[in-house]
Amino acid sequence: MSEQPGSDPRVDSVYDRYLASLLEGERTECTSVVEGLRAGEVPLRSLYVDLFQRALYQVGDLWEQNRVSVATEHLATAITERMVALVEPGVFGGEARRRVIVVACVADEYHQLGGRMAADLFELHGWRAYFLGANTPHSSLLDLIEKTKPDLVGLSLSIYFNLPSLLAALDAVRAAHPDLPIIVGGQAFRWGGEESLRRYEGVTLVKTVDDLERIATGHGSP
Ligand code: B12
Repeated sequence: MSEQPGSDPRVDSVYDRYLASLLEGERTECTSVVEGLRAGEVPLRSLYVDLFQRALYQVGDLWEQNRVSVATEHLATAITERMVALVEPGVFGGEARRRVIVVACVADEYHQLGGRMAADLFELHGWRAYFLGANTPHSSLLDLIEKTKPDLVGLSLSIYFNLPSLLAALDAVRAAHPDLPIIVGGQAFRWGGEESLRRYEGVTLVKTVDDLERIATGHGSP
């Protein structure tokens, strides 16, 4: 059994079976693993991070090494989107949502699962989260900010070469809303780029899910 530090042991115990099913495109088997974990009340954060994210990172590594095809990677992503949709109803509570966040993937950024999960984690902690999905034009982002008047904006970046697009989005939001706090996340920053955020006031790079949850629960800046 493969394990990763700090992950839920109940997820670890089924991880290899889940990954193998994902790579085989066996959606029914993946569903049964996820439903079993939900029945055991494994927290949503663990499903997102210890299962879905971990498996997709591994699929990405296998794809990069030419050990799985693009088709296999696409299938694994499509199944993961379904698994997120399966557990997502648990995210949306009935109580009044006081704080609002708008989360978007910047223009030309097609990786949308990470941003969706980040939005869901805010929702889980009592926020109203509007997730705009992949490849959001700056004008649409500004329109939604105008309409929903968020307390916080989150921008997702997976691909390092899309950094100019993120900076353009930051410029656009800053020009229209000089004081609106902005968080930035996504694995693009594994490859650098953090220094280019320093020129923006009120922009915070969120590097871990723990940091994200500290912000969502009001225990960390911004
Ligand atoms: C699925 C996938 C795709 C799909 C995406 C479809 C979709 N519906 O999302 C498609 C096929 C479109 C795709 C395309 C490409 N991809 Co791709 N893809 C992946 C893969 C396998 C999984 C991505 C994923 O969902 N991960 C799981 C999520 C949950 O993790 P996450 O994004 O990191 O999100 C977490 C945190 O980062 C954070 N977070 C994310 N966003 C935000 C936002 C905020 C505000 C906050 C606070 C936190 C936060 O919270 C999340 C939960 O913990 C990755 C492998 C990998 N390592 O992830 C490669 C990967 C990201 N892709 C890669 C590449 C190279 C590409 C392409 C350039 C390939 C090509 N030659 O065309 C294109 C670029 C397309 C584009 N312009 O965006 C590389 C990037 C390498 C790099 N140096 O930048 C990777 C790492 C694969 C690899 N190992 O080489 N890809």
